Amino acid sequence: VRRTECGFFDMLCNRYSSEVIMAAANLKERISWWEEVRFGMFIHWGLYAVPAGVWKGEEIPGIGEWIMYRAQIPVDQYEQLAPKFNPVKFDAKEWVGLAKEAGMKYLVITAKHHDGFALFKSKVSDYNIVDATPYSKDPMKDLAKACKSAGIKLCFYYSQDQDWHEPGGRGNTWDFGPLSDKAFARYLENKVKPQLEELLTQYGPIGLIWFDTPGIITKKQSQDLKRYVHKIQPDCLVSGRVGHDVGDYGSMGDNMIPAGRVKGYWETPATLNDTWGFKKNDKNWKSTKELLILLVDLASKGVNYLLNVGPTDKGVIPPASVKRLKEIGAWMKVNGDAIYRTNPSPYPYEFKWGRITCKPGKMYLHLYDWPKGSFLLKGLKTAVFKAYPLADKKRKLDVTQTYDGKLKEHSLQIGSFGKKTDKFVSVVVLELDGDPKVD
Ligand code: JFZ
Repeated sequence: VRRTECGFFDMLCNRYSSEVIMAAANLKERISWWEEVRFGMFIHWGLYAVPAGVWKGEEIPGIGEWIMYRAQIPVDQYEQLAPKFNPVKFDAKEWVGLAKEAGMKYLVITAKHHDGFALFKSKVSDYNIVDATPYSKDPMKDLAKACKSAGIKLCFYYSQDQDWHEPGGRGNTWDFGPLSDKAFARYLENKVKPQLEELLTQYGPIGLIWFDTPGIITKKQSQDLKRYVHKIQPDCLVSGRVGHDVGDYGSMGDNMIPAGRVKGYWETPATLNDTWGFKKNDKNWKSTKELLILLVDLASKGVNYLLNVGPTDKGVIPPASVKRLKEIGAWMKVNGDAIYRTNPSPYPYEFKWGRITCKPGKMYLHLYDWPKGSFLLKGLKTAVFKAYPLADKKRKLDVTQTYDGKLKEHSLQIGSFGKKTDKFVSVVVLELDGDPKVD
């Protein structure tokens, strides 16, 4: 336990156990890697990739991993997907390599989604990939190895509240009828905790546990789960969706962009099309430019971007996803300095032309469209030494700064842009005399 000098610490000690205090006390330290990297890969993968959105010849509306619920598929029928799940093309190195190429620094995979199926070897329930499928290997082992050598943090999504396979989990009323608090508490003790223990002891250090959809979990139970994770791996982060705002960081709604800068630690999970789990008929892909604008928009507000891929039941990430992630990666190679380890925009409002991120002594203008003539930015009080495109550091842009005493208005004019530097989003660096101050 890290000691603090103040009585506040003693007060906390009296109220909570030491591991909770430790986790709370060093949150800033524990979460710094996550805050710095800004960009991660989400992977929704499980039995739902077999029907891929179609059940008994019928297109089931909604997100792919919800097919069991949406079509109210009985457990004994849904279980029949397991013998059909054989991801012979799964290659952990390829997936992790793609995440790395895209510039992503952490990877969150659905170890267990709402359907209750474990994508890892579990002694707790034989409803898992090793015991119930012809594949009979543990993909998390390979992912852990590949992540380690690529320098990417491995993280697990775990559905703690909904579990449509268990009478004690929330959600499946068509098989099990109404759920009692007692049965739910038993399920937490007998499945959730022991499976979390497996996830936190079988694969080395885990970056975070991405809990989801708290529904009936009580505040005490949420706190208890968080404590449980920290007891096994004190540095492992816990997502806000563990429930009751007790997580280490907050999750925005899916695909949600806040209207302005936000305080604290936040992440937005987002899709490339309209589903998380693979759906063969979802071809509604966002363009690479849209995806980069999302990344930039979120970074300018201090929010992490967790971008999802939904591999097929054979273990293949759809080519349309691969193409987009590679294009994002090419952009990140050139412009990553304007995303990693940045602070949000100093302005409390948005601009039409693009977004801003900062670092000590630097401001990055992310331009959605390359300026035709000159570019005007109001309100920046800090002196600008020089300006240049991040993609072409030798190119010097003209900078004029003025102050209108009557209007009390600071203006920065940038000119001589020359040729557009990027087909998606172009970044201009301003070197500043100190940290950016705006009026
Ligand atoms: C949840 C899951 O139900 C879904 O299957 C997927 O895993 C997604 C990432 O998370 O869905 C949610 C949860 C919370 C919100 C929206 C969808 N929300 O807060 O807006």
